[in-house]
Amino acid sequence: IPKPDRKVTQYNLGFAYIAFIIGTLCGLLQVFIRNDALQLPSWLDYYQVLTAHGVLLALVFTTFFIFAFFQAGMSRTLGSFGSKVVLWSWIGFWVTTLGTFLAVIMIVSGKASVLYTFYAPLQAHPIFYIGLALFVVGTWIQSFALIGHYRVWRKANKGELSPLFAFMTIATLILWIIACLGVVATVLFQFIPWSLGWVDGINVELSRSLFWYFGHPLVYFWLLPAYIAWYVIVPKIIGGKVFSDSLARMSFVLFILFSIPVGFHHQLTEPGIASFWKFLQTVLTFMVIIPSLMTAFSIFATFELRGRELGGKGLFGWVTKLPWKDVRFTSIFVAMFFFIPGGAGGIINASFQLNEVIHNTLWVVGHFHITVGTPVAMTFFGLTFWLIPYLSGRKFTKSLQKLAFLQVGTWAVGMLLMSTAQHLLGLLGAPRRTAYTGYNHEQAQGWFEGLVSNHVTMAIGGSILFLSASLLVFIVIQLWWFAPYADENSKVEFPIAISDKERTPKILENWKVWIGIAIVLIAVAYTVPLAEMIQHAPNGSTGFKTW
Ligand code: HAS
Repeated sequence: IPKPDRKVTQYNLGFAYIAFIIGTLCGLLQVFIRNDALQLPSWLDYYQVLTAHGVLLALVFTTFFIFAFFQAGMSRTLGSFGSKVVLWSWIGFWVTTLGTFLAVIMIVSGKASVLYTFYAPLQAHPIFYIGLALFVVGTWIQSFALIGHYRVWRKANKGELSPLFAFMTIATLILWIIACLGVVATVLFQFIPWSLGWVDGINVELSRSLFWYFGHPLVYFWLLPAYIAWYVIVPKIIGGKVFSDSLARMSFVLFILFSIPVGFHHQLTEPGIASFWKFLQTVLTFMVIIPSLMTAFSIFATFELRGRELGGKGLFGWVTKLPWKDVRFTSIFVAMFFFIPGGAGGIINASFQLNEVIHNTLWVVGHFHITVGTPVAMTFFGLTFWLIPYLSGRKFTKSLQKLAFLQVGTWAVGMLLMSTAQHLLGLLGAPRRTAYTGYNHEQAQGWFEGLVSNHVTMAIGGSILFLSASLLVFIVIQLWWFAPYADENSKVEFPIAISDKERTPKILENWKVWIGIAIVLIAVAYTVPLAEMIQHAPNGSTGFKTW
């Protein structure tokens, strides 16, 4: 990888891991506070720590990591960046970083304890919202730099489908840019004027809806880079190839179409949205499950084909032939495994009536720890093990590989304990996001009698997770600065599997068509309900007075 491309990638990656270690420390504090085992100093409170935990891990770690992965992968598959791409990537990186600093300073100083979902009626300091706006603009600049790089490639290769990695990166960036329009609208036109005191109220329902217009595709912005790894990188690591190029591309196109007009499934219990629109978006949510099922099918097929090629016999004999001793594979396999209950939980959440049972309970916290917290995060760990040596030119030594197994194993055990407890506690009625029911409060005692459904399990899980996170950061530091340099034979490669695009229909890369259909679907799902929210607000478009 050429030096200029490498440098900007490394900055994104380094920043991601700084956010990661601080964010996981806040997670450790969380489980102890909820357990009533920890008294925070007077300048810190539960909501402040919870906001820092969510923002640093779910928003900052993921975003910086994703851009590092995209930059390295686009440089690897489409060729080195031109000077303009490098320049704009840097500008984007610094704007994103500035936005992050502003938002985090406000959180730490206790002026933005509004949680990572930050929607109204909670209000933060205006600088927090300005930080958020800069964060989004920074990611847009980095996105357009990569899109520019892709356009240059397409011009030079007229009529050809781009490499699968690049195609998937562009699909993810398109999804991100369209999704952010909702959060940009609410931050610029609602939150900034409101927090500056220019208007005396905010239309709460509108702000929540614009947030979730962004908030659900946000989870696919996290998931799709993991899917890129599952489709393009894992097959290479196991010595196989991509099962079907057109299926892989189709699944990403379906995400562009269906991941946005579904935000109301986070608002099923809210008044102010007619049931018809909730129902329509629930149906669309079930459509967005399809590309994940296609992914599961295709990954299984890749594994089976490769296992049989290596001599695996019988119904499951091929499983034993997979390279279990290679932590780059095993870590991602465990990540995939967690997504089976994770995805099933999502389907439960999205089922209109069942949502009544789990909404605003700890179940939801369990759900996102076995979606973004394991399948996505652990895939990122699996990528880290070769991405850092690829960038630093160092070796992934045998002893570091052993540590990596320990790290992945402890993360899996910690998540299993913590998220199982969270799911069960949620079903028993334990609420999420409240300092009121610390688990030793009288009223809450009855919930915590089961072996797994108790607060101790959750705290043990959380502690194991923090140890695992520290181990990961230790490995990162070693791979970055201290492991021995690789020679020609032990050089770490960026693995990209062969994907046969001979019979892939060209229409799959006709972005105008897919963006057009996505806009129509968004317009159908959102125009009427958003117009009703604006129309019915007592103060016109700025909306309700805050209470
Ligand atoms: Fe979700 C809430 C519905 C997926 C993240 N979700 C959340 C929140 C987060 C989140 C952060 O409908 C909380 C937001 C908040 O703070 O309030 N979710 C879904 C649905 C899916 C889904 C239908 N969620 C995700 C992903 C996330 C994520 C992915 C992060 C990355 N979610 C909801 C709903 C709520 C919600 C409601 C609101 C709840 C409420 O009321 O507040 C689907 O996309 C899931 C489809 C996935 C599958 C699984 C496919 C399996 C695969 C693995 C294959 C394995 C292999 C290995 C090959 C159908 C691809 C095989 C090995 C073996 C040995 C077997």
